Amino acid sequence: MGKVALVTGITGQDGAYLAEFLLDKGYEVHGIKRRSSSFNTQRIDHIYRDRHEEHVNFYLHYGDLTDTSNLVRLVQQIQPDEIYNLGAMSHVAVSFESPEYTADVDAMGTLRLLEAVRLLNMMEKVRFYQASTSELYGLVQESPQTETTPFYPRSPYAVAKMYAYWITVNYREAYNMYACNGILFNHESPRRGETFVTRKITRGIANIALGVQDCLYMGNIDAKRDWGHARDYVQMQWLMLQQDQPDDFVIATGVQYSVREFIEASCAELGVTLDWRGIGVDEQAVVSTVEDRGLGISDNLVGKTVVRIDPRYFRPTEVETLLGDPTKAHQKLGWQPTTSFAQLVTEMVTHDLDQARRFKLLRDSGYDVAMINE
Ligand code: NDP
Ligand code: GDR
Repeated sequence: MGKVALVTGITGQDGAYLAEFLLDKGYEVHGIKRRSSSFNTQRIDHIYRDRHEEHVNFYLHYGDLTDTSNLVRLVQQIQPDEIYNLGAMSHVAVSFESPEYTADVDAMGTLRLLEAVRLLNMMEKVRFYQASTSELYGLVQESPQTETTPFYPRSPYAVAKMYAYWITVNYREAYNMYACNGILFNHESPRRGETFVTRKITRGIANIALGVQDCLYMGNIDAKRDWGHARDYVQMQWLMLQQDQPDDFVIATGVQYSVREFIEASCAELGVTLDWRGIGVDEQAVVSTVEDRGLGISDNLVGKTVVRIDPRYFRPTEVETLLGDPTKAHQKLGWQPTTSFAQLVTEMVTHDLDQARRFKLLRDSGYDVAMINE
């Protein structure tokens, strides 16, 4: 019999990669999805099979991290060996708009899930993974950040995640539960939500190159992040639950780039170079050259302003710089990221160029389609 995993946040970026990974390993995978007025399972539709088919090992259940009785019932019914708590209101900027909801889902939701395990006397059986975050370091106290770097959260999201981090540690210490925090630095992919900065950039640049978007409006382009690939990082989530003893680990690449550099790298992928002009909120990026790579990108772009600053995207308190030191994960888990920054950018831009081509084809064929950018 394979192991049984319960994954919250299965419809998100990490949930989709983790579900694929666990199914490959022979797990029976159960995911919690929220009820939505429209389909919200695009990232996992390719692995979903009708329950009436034979040998089905992937199941979706309606649920929500704000609903205690639902969580208790699902944990009891599914009897998981491993729980991966990936579900969260995960957008830092949005957490300033909905701080109370963010706390309810990200902090209390984690407590509810841990309590479900405790109430059902399953603390010896269940291994628990908590999706902790580099946002805990916020206003960084040392660089690079390790498992012992003090936290200084800078958003309602990070403060809520700090509660989730410590309640996970507390259940480990108080009840001897196998519970771990993965302190993951930013990880991206073509499945990344469209409003996170990397995907906003790769999608925006591809759209502009094909003439289906006019300009990319950005916030703080001098923020620096340590960006890895989500496919690499979910393997570590699993590895953390396969050790003799539970522990907390930083997962990062150990390399840092600015948002500005991410924009430049995405443009370079399409043979486009930029010239930055102006300062502060008046800064702009103008296309200086377009190299013909047979991608269908017109050199009419030369001279066009493709990036502008919109203060709407500034955050009340910003996390300016994050850089992780993944030494402990290398040494104790034998973990090493396999995707470089350049490969990540290539994969995302290639994917979004393809999406932009599809959109353009539909639009030029007279279909009533809309391009939403936020
Ligand atoms: P996504 O935003 O792509 O996915 C979040 C998931 O949580 C979605 O499935 C979403 O459902 C679900 N969710 C949201 N609210 C609730 C709720 N009330 N009840 C149940 N489920 C809910 O995030 P990622 O996949 O990128 O991240 C996974 C986890 O890792 C998150 O907890 C995030 O905070 C954390 N993290 C992410 C990092 C990153 O760089 N990606 C880095 C460090 C930590 P729906 O699809 O319906 O919205
Ligand atoms: P982050 O990711 O806040 O690090 O949280 P995001 O991609 O949203 O921002 C990264 C940096 O880019 C700056 N930025 C912009 N960000 C967005 N979204 N849109 C813009 O237009 C823009 N312009 C500049 C931001 O100010 C920030 O400095 C992500 C989430 O996945 C969290 O759930 C996770 O915990 C952390 O990564 C690690």
